[in-house]
Amino acid sequence: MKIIKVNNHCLWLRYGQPIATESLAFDTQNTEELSALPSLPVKIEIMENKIKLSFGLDEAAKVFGLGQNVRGMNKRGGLYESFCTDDPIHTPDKKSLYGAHNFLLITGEKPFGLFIDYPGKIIYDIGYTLHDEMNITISDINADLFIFQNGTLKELTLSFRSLMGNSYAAPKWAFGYQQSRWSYGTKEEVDRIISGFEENEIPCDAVYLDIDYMDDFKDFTVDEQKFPKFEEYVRELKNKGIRLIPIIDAGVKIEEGYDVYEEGVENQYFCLNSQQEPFVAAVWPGKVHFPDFLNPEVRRWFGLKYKTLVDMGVEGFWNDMNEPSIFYTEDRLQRTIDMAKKSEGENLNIHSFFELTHAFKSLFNHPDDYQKFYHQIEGTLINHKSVHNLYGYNMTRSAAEGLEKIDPNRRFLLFSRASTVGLGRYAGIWTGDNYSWWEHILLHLQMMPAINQCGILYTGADTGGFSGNANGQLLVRWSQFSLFSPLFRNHSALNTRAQEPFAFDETITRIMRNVIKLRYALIPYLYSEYMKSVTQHGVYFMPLCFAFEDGFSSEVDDQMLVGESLMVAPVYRENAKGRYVYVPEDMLMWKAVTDKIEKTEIMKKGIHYVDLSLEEVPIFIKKNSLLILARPAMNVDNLDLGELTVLGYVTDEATYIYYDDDGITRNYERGDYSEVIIKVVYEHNQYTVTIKNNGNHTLRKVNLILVGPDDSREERELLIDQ
Ligand code: MIG
Repeated sequence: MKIIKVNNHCLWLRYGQPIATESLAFDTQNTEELSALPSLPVKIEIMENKIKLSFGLDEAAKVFGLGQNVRGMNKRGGLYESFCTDDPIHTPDKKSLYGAHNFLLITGEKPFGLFIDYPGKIIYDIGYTLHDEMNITISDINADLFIFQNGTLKELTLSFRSLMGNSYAAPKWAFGYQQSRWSYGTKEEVDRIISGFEENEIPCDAVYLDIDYMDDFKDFTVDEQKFPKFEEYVRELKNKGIRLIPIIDAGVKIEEGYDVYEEGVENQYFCLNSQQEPFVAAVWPGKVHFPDFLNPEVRRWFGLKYKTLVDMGVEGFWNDMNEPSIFYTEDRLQRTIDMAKKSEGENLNIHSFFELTHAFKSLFNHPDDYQKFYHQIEGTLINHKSVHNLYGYNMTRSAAEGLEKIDPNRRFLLFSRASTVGLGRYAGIWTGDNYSWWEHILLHLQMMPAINQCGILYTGADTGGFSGNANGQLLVRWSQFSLFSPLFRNHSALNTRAQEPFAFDETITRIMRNVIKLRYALIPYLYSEYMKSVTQHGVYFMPLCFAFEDGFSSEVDDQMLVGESLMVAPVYRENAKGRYVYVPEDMLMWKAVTDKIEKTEIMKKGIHYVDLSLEEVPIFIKKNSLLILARPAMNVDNLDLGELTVLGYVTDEATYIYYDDDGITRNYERGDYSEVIIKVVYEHNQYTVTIKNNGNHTLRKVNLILVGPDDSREERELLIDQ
């Protein structure tokens, strides 16, 4: 075990300079060395085959982080496990979802952060067994521990982010609205959906293809019957401003003659069973083999397979089922069937009946099945279980590295279902199979900042809910939150009620049109904040207490900060006509309906009940901060970024750095981006505005709407010298 203390943090690093670390490596066999270590905030016990970390929680202590997990922003009170799991029912009792994100922040007089670098199971008991204790059990002694000290919660997070390296940057069009459903199964169906957007004048940048586009669920194939002349079709849609985003699954279908299967078997690219034969699991296409993504050669091979679709014009992918999900293994299924046969004709009672049904239910992702296969790492066979959390990460890494080889300077849209920290370097994630439940708007809101803290910036949830049936009201309220997430995608499951923005009634269609237009108006700001977090190891979503140190801010877990200027407080209760909002300092509230800035009001520090009709989105602009807006367009490529509106709440001075780049290449990595510095000074009841242009920006005109103390307001236009 190595313990690495990260003591110094340099804020707003550009492109990954090293941060000061002090490594306290010691021999895990010799626990005496441990007691000689300088004082650490956690107690460490090394046992025979596990490590236990413990920490006393005083009454005020809060625990943030742990990425994609259920329950509130403060994780105290819960029991969690890091073990990537395909669990489609995200209820508060679940210990793990698709991601394993071992970074947490503990508040207190001296807040600190912990990152555990270990790819197998870790159990977090955070004030669950004992109210005032946190106990972490790592199921091996080969783990490294990073301790982040001396800084605020935000600074500690930035240190961790710096350590993780540069972040993936999604293309700008991926900030447009995106439409998905399992499954738009034919070209005609996709056309019908796109016409729905056109006829209803609702902007959209991407439509997703779920498993039905494939020929018999085989990765990197297209069903010619359902999608004839696919390549032409991809280009035709791109001319309309719509990108098609196909799904790729982790399992490779076992089928003779299928090239991916044949090549994989021939080159021993698949995970092995204990007899050293390719391991068989059953998932979506029936029986599959799992590519051994932990092997670099396999990653190179699989990554280049994306070329088939890239050559047809595809610019984005979503990687699914890569925990990996296992519906069943053959022997377990056989045992279960035998058990059922034995029960035939029996008088099943409460015990035997539930034993039988349990056996069937637990076929799906059975924990023991994860011990049945092996990876070959540098010639050694490693049991999957001990490296489980690296699987989806490495699948997506394989895709990212492949795409970089295929088209080196292009930014592809890429996100995964399973992840571990570090995935943020290659891609984003979506939060998997949620439900059309109001509770999941809140869960989504609470998860987003924690996912960002763990270094994954491009993220979003299935808006409207995946399983279950949404009503129009739910879709509206959910979209009013999702419009702030980098990934704003409406996705739903097969056999659920249709939930496209125009699938309900006229009122809902009108409101959804406005909500989506508002999203497009916000894109310059959202993209600028996202790219600043990407290039400066920052965070995009933050809990209030990352910026406000009053005690109450850390209690608030149904509001959050989006970038440096905004606080959002979405409505997440059915039929609510408003909500309570905690305003941690005087702020300007804009009740937005679309991009038009009509209702604004200064809100004093404190708790307020804010009335909000179904179409109103409350957007809070922090004091001495600016928000930039564009006029909405039907897709991102058509946004006119030459003319922007600047809405500001300025009582003294506000500066906003508006980042922009071409949005499609990696040239920003070589300094090809622009930063427009907008500065507003309020003095003697007057505003002075200066705009400085660094880099080639096309800004021609700015419409200023400035609100000052006592709601004094000034509106004017400013033409920019080119
Ligand atoms: O077993 O591809 O989370 O988004 O629609 C289901 C079908 C597999 C799970 C994904 C979901 C997707 C679905 N997939």
